[in-house]
Amino acid sequence: PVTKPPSDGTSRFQGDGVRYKAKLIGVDYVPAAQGDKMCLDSMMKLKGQEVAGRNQGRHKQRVWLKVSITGVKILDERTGVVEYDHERGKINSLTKDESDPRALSYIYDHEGTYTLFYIKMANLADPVLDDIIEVCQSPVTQEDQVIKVNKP
Ligand code: I3P
Repeated sequence: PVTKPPSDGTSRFQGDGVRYKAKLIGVDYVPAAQGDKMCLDSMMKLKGQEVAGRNQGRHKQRVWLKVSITGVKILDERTGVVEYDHERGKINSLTKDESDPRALSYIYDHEGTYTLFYIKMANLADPVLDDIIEVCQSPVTQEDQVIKVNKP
């Protein structure tokens, strides 16, 4: 019999997963895992800080975003150090940035504290949003993750 590749569509997320070049716009503590306005307010605040930083000659941190079956990892581009390891079951409020086709955000729920990560991709954010949705919604584990997506 002919060996067929896995048909579940998750194979590209096995192991190291898919790697994207990106920059970290900013990280913000937020009061909850969900809330469209809360996400947009936080993103606006971080964008303001980005502009202020740029005016003072600062640059955003260059990172790699890795999307795999376990979730999302953020690595420093230069050192390769994993700075954040976000389990797929704790990623929420994935948001497409309507003001920037290269940007996205999500909230990570860590033991009841919520952190919004605002990320600017080197290329369009849409394929990355789709990958994160696919990984977070794939029924790999017992708990059927229901991710709230702020995507029109
Ligand atoms: C840069 C330009 C880039 C931006 C970069 C800015 O300013 O806005 O588009 O990278 O951000 O410094 P300039 O044109 O004055 O050189 P992104 O598009 O990736 O945000 P950075 O310095 O934070 O990397």
